Amino acid sequence: MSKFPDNFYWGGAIAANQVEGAWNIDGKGASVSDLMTYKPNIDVKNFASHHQFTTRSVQDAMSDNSVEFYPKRRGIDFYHQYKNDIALFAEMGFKVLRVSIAWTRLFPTGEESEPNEAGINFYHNLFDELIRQGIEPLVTLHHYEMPAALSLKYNGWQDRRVISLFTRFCRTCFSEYGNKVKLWLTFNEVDSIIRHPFTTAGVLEDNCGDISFEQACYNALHHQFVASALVTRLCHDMCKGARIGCMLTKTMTYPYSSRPEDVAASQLKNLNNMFYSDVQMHGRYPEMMLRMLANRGITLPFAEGDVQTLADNPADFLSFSYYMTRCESDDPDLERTPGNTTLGVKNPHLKSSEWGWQIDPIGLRVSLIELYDRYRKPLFVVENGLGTRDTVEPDGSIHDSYRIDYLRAHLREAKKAIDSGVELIGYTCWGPIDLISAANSQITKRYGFIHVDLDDMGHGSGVRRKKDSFEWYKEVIRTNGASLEQ
Ligand code: BGP
Repeated sequence: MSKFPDNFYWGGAIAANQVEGAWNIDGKGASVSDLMTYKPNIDVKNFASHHQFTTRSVQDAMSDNSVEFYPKRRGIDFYHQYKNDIALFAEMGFKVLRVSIAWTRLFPTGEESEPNEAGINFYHNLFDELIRQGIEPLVTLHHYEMPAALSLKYNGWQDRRVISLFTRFCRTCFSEYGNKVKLWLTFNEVDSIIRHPFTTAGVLEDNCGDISFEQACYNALHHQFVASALVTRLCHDMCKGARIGCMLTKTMTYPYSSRPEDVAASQLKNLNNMFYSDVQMHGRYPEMMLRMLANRGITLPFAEGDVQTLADNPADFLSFSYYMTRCESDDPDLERTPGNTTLGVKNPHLKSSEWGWQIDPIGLRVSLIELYDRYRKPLFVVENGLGTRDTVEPDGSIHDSYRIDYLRAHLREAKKAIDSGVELIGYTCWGPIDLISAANSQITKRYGFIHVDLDDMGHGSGVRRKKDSFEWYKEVIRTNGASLEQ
């Protein structure tokens, strides 16, 4: 196996709402993620039912200032400790760190006419520190962090007016940070709107007026697609030399068997998954999807100019998260297993993580080849990793060979995809430092090379410790992937 391409972006990915903490200081407003409670015993096979927010529950959570059961309000205190954490990333040799800008740090309710200066300064300091340490920022503009106030007032992205509020926020980001940040992403996992509409788009079922919840979700999705295209144009106009991508949850689905019924079932799942990147990469909705939605009675809220806006502003590259694969079948009695808020038929050939996510390194190669063949633009793996418990030995060491095995196997497959001709420009594993999980708000589901001494209730010193995987990843980066052969 030869090396990875020169200038390959090696690094890690975090999101503001899962690390920063400091949820209501220095002028920050409440985001949708700040309202998410600790859910260790979530029934992963019925994820949606645990994330049903109502107008009342949002109001209640917004008037509750406690932190105990809202782990994302405390994160890992990255807001105050970012310099130390970045120094550790630099020690590993990171070329890039994926972060997000919390909309609510700049515009606490989303509607202020001027941005919050303390928030502006925080991200200047963060980007300056990254650049000082030789790490390039890759910035997501929307990662489950919309102002909760916009959910109550507009039912989030259901309302078209949110497009201009978001583009104003992005305009501020580009004008403030455009000379420091050259890699941007618009919406994290835009497809997740259908799985958890509140955290992705602020949509509340009891706030939809006279339209159905499903229709409201598709309205919100269309508005995010249009916003993504407008922001792509804005970025090209305002940040010279920058590239801006879109982001997909890659949920590759295999037929459970070679029975044609299973092949047909998995085909629909895959088409549905890539519909989201199709719109953003091709600049138009797939005709078949438009007809399928129309057959279900869904009307997309196209306004004058939307078709042209989408067509004129496709993403520069496709980024995606990849954690696992699943199967599909027409047999309703087959055992199903969860994975990143989706549910699929269990694959008898794969092992699962403690959280039921099926581990499939080869699926990453298959995904990369499929996506590159479809879009023919650069790809960037911006999330991948194993969330699992770690044991701290009495001497403070953490032997996480399972994490090394997972990452090594995936990176070897990524390299095979590159050898097959795929243009993969970077790899940022998810959670290089332990952080609060998106779905359950647990920290004990750990992804990091760096352990954070906190438990699910926020007890602990917060001290950072290097796991065995720390030195391993450092060597992978130092050798530009050559050490993966060992
Ligand atoms: C992705 C999200 C991330 C991240 C990851 C792992 O869907 O973009 O924010 O958290 O999944 O999921 P979890 O934290 O639930 O383990």
